Amino acid sequence: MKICVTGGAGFIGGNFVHHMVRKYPDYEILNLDLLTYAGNLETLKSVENEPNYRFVKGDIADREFIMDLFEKETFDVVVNFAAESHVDRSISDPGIFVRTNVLGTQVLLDASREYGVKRFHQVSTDEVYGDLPLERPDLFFREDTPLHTSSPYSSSKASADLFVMAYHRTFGVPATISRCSNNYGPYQFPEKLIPLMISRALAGEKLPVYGKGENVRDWLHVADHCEAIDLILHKGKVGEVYNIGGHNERTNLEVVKTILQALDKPESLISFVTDRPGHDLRYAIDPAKIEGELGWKPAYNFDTGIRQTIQWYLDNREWWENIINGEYASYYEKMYGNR
Ligand code: NAD
Ligand code: TDX
Repeated sequence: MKICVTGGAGFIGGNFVHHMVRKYPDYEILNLDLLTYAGNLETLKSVENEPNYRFVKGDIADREFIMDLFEKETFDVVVNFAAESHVDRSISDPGIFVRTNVLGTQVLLDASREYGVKRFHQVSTDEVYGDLPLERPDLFFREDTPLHTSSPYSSSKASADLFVMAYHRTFGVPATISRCSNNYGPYQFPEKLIPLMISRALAGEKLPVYGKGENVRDWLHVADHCEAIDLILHKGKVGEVYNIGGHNERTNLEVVKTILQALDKPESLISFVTDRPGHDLRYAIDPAKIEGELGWKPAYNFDTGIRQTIQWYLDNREWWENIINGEYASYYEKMYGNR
C-alpha cells in the first residue's frame, strides 16, 4: 500500500508519519509538504532513513506539480493534513487559508479522481460545527450537527469538507472525513495554546490568556488522533464523517494553571489580554460513532497526556527553542505586542 501523507512535516501529520512508518513496515509512506513556517523536517529525523519513508517538497495547491506527482507515484491512499491551521493567523490574513485549505484540497481531489486513488481521507476539525454555549454542558457536536463556522480558518476547513463530500457524491471519489477536537502532544508548533504556555512559563514570561480564560476546548492527545485515522483508513466506510474526541473538556484557564503547577511556576505569570475576535466559546465532541462502529478508544486522558507532553517539551528543548529563536520571535511581537 502506498500512502501520500500531505502536511507530514507539521504537528499532527508528523506524528502520523511516525505512527505509520513504525507500525506498517510494508507500506510506502510519502510525505508531501511545502515546509511553510509550520513545517519542520527536524520532526522527522528519527524516521528519515527508514526504507518505507520518503519526503517530497511541494505545494498541494500547485495543480501541475500535483498532477505530475500523482501520475508518477500511483498512490493507493491520500491523507490530507496539509493546511494553514492557526485561527489567529486566519484573522490577520484569510487569503492563504482559502488557497491552501480550499483550493489545495480541491486540487488533491482532482488528482485522486484522475489517478484512481482508492481512499482520500480529509483531516478536518470540530471547528466546522461552530461553538456550543458555555451553560449547556449537555450539548455535544455529532456528525449531523450543522456546519456553522466562526473564523476564516474554520470556514476554509468547512468549505474543504463540502468539496470532499461533493467529489464523493458527484464523481464517486472514495472519501472519508474525520473531525477531531483540539490536539496536543509532541512536536506542536509553539503558537498553539499548550506549547505556547509551556515555553513561556519555562522562560518565566507572561502567559497571554484571551478574555477571561473561560472558553472551553476538548483536548485529545495527538497519538489518539493518529490511531483513529489509522482505524478509519482500514475500517471506515467511504462517504462517512467520523468525529474524534475523548471527553476532556477544560477551560483555557484550567489548562494554563495545570501547566504552571506542573512546572512549579507562579500563577502571577498569567496575563489576561484582549479577546480573540469571534472567539468560539466551547467545543465538545460526541465520539459515539467512532467508538461504536470502529471500536476506537483513546489511550490518554488529559491528566496523563499533559504530563507526558510537558515532559516531552522539557526533554526536547532544542526542537522548540530553534523555532522560538527564529522568525517566530517577530510573529509573537506582531500578534501580542499591542494586545
Ligand atoms: P500544522 O500547522 O502544524 O502543520 C501543517 C503542515 O502543512 C505544515 O507542515 C505545513 O508546512 C504544511 N503545509 C501548509 N501549506 C501547505 C501546502 N500548500 N502544501 C503542502 N503542505 C503545506 O497543523 P496541524 O496542527 O498538524 O494540523 C494538521 C491538520 O489537522 C490540519 O488540516 C488541521 O486543520 C487539522 N486539525 C488540527 C487540530 C489541532 O488541534 N491542531 C485539530 C483538528 C484538526
Ligand atoms: O495565546 C493564546 N491565548 C489563549 O487564550 C492562544 C494562542 C490561545 N488562547 C485560547 C484560544 C482558544 O480558546 O486557547 C484556546 C486554544 O487556542 P489555539 O491553540 O489557538 O486553538 P483553537 O483556536 O482552539 O484551534 C485549534 O483546534 C482546532 C487548532 O489550532 C486548529 O487547527 C484545530 O482545527
